[in-house]
Amino acid sequence: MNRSKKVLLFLIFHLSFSFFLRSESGHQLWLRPVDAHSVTVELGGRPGATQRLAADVLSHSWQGDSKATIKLRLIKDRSLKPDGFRLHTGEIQATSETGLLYGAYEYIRRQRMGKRLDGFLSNPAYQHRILNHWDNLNGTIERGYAGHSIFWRREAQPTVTESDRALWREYAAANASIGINGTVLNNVNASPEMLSLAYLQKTKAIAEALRPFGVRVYLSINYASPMRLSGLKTADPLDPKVQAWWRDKIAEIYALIPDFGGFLVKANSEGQPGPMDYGRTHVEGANMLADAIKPFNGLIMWRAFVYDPAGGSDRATQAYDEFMPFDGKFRDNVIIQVKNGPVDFQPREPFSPLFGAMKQTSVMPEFQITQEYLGFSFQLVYLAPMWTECLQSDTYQMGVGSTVARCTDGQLYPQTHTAIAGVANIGLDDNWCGHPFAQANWYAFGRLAWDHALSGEVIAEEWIQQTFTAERSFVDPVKTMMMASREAAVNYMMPLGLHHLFAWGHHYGPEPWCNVAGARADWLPSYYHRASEEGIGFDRTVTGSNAVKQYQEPLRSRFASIESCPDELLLWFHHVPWQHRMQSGETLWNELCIRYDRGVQEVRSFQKVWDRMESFVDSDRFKEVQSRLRRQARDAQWWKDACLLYFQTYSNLPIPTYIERPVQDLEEMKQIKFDWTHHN
Ligand code: BDP
Repeated sequence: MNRSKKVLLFLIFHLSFSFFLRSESGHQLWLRPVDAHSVTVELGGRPGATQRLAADVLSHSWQGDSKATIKLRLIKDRSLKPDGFRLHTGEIQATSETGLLYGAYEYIRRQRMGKRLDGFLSNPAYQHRILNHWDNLNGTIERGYAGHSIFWRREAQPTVTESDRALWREYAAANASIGINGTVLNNVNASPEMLSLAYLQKTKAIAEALRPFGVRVYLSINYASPMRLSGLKTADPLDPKVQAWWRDKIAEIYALIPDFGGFLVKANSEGQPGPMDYGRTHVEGANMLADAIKPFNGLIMWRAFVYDPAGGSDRATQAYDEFMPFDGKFRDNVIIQVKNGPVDFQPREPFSPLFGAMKQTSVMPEFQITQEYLGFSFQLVYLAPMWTECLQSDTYQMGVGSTVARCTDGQLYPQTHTAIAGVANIGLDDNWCGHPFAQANWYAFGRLAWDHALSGEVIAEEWIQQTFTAERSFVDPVKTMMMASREAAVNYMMPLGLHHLFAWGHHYGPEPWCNVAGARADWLPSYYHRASEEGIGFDRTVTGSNAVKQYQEPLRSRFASIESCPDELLLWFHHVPWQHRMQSGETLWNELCIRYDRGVQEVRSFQKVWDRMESFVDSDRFKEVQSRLRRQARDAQWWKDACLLYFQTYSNLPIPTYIERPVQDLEEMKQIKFDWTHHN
């Protein structure tokens, strides 16, 4: 057969193949049905609802020999933590029913991936693996890009329908399949109404739907609730009436929801009320709640996302300065929830210096799954590489190897509770997350919360196979694209340690020039980039804000010296002259141009990769991703042009002629007003 005939046959085969692919909305996530073989499941002990779910998982998706038998066994075994499990061919062992459920999902996953089963033992890295929904009671979602809330909607009184319950069960199953065992149902900027009886009753219904899947509910609270809900004169944590109010409220919650998880608290942060309104500290505020919830074994997750309301010192240093003096003073059921970086979920930040430094306090990492600062649900940005970068960062706090992961998971410090949180990207959109590839970020968060030693690549491989197909000619290029996507976003948005160049109001497009009269300085890009005719970047060394001193040696010195600071964080820690020679041998200005250009080129290459994948994907999902990639390419170009042309007004240097030219004018870009409201 000659070559052209071969090509023709290949094309016919592939076109007809894709023609028969049923269109898919993406609603079934990575749990799409497969052609299952028959299997007999033997239940163990006196089986409850959770074990029956485990049996369903196995019989709906069994990939092993037909007519096989698999036993679920509840055992006592010191090497298994409460949620852990051990797999053998034909047997799953665990100490709890939830362990059996997790084991069932893993069994199927390993069958599909062709991985070893025998003797495979798995325990979760963190005890509490929690999604944080920033859902408002009127149904909108703060920084949500996938439709309205799956829990709340605008209505006079909260109601629950059968289709709500069905959706919540699907949501819970997806979480259980990746080991997520907790969820905070409402925004950290919390409405006091959340704790009213009507909303607590709806919370009870949600808890009932999630319970068989091992997912507990938690709530964000407004610190001023005793005043706003019941008319108390104060919310001072040392006031006995306030204490009694919280004790009663907590008893009321546990009467409705006996396994309620606890509270998430954003206090004295960005205008939210808190103990400092009454001259009290974070410790006094958190411990009061901790004491009230202790009899029920509840947790208080107290956020360290605070920065001085009056401005003042470098924002990147403020959480550390405020919380370090409290180390060792919190009750053992308080966990301090710390964002991965010291500022705010930027495309790249160094890890927060609080990790590892607070040695006598439980500290939990908070990641943002929703892509507030990484392209919303318009852009394909796979976040596992960003999270593993943080988790695997060495803090050096207990010598070499004191990674953020080991400082927070109980390996290095004796925390009573270990936990990790991810701000959810889930909404009512048919495919839950907006972008088909944004589902991978939900998936990756769960998998890393279970096992932070997994690589982003292994997780992507699993996700692609389950979500699309196991064909190598699809999996390999798509995986490579996913793995490159976060660095691409860093490059076209904020390379070399730049941060916070986002437009005012939304955090999608570039506005490095942004200036809003009367705005606090640390909400404006110029506070962070400090571009001048001399150079660009934030001096956080001893000649500047000295944020470097919050890191343990040898990191402190590594970050402090312009020679040893990694390129990726250079402008985070240094104000650097435009003509400075980078490690590549290029000047800073040229390197900046190269990085922005590289980011754009990368997105263009993702488009080519995806267009070659048409025959492997149903046309709905194919077109959806294709169209979103087009937008991503346009917007990457917008970022590059806006930032380079704007910074050029300071550097006064030409954009090297070997990179692509800008295609938009600076003045025109300054007029762009991005309408994001209908995405909220
Ligand atoms: C910021 C978000 C804001 C959140 C805040 C937080 O823009 O909407 O309320 O984080 O985490 O990044 O509390």
